[in-house]
Amino acid sequence: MYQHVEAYAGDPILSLVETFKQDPRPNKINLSIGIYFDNEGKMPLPESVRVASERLGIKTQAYLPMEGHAGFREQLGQLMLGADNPALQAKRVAVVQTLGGSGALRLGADFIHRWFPNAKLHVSDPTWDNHRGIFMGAGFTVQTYPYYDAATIGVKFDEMCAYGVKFDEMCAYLQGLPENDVVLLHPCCHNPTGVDLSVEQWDTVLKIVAERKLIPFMDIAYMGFGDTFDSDAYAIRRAVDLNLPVFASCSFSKNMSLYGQRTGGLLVLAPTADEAELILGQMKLTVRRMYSSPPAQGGLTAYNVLSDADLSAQWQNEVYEMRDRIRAMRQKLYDVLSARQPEKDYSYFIRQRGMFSYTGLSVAQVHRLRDEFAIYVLDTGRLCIAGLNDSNIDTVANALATVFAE
Ligand code: KET
Repeated sequence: MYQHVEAYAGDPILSLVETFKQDPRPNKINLSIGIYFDNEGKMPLPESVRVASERLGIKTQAYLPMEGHAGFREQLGQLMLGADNPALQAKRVAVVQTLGGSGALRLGADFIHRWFPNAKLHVSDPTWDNHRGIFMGAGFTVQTYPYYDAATIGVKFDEMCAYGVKFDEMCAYLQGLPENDVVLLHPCCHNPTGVDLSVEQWDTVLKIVAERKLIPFMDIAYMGFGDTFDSDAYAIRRAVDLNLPVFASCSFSKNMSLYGQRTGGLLVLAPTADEAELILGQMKLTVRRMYSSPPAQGGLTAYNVLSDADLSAQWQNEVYEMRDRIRAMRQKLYDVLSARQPEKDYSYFIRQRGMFSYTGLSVAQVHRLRDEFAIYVLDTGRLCIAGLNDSNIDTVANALATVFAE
């Protein structure tokens, strides 16, 4: 009966995690998926999130409304846009609690495809693999805009953020797009490259988005891991200030360690409060027909963190500690690699931001790391820096130096 069903080739990230789990070698190191591990190699629960979830406790949870918990939605709007954002006060922002960042992407994609059926999606080259998958699943044609400049690896730059982007080509591409096409942008900690736009570059990109009347879809899954919470949200806030038809998909998977609780949200800026209500209505309809309502435990935990001034401040500091540990690991990699191969410039390891480093490893080098050293990195050469710690950093840095020397 099911012989005609196509076999699933597997996902480049999740399948590799499965292969890793089955690897019997005791010294194996997982640097594939974007999960934050602490210096002990454990997935930590921030103390603020632990306190918040303890306050919530384990009890019967009634169904949340289709659009999610009202307090969570309010807090999410304030976290993303700033507490006193006039668009929030004017009720021009539709906010929905979603199943993680992925759920927000899909909900936004479904909405745009339903009401702007000719709109295409444009993603950066490269991007998180599932961006393409989620939007194609919603019926989109997906194209890529120039972004990462591999040729800049190994070259010294003065400005951290001016590094690594084919900026002129990117702008020229965006300038050629038709009205209402969707541009998927990473406000901070670009996945997989770790190469972000500078403030000036954002201003230029958003100016083009405004002129061409494009729809900016901002996917923020690493808020607080790049710089500060406020500066990581710069592109979203600037787009809102410019009154662009912003979609922002947000995830608490990484910065609250709420991976399995599926906690995130979608924000959509509308020209008027009435239109925001229309958008929200359609989103409720989509949710009702797909999964009815979001899970309560994660949303309420996040709400308990964000709505308590002390816990919220503590949480942001805990994310900054994670950010700083990642930075220290970057520095350590750089130090070991530079000491072993002083003729090469490995400063891109410290320039890149967020959880990932786009290492420049070839597929053959990635496979050698896996086969010979039991170190798991994506085939694209993306390495999760957040999986490094004081116990494995020397092993990884030396293995990298060995395969780079090939
Ligand atoms: N957006 C980006 C940019 C992203 O990296 C992820 C997850 C998500 C959205 C999904 O967020 P969630 O809240 O889990 O639905 N990325 C990591 C995990 C994964 O692939 O699922 C990763 O790139 O490893």
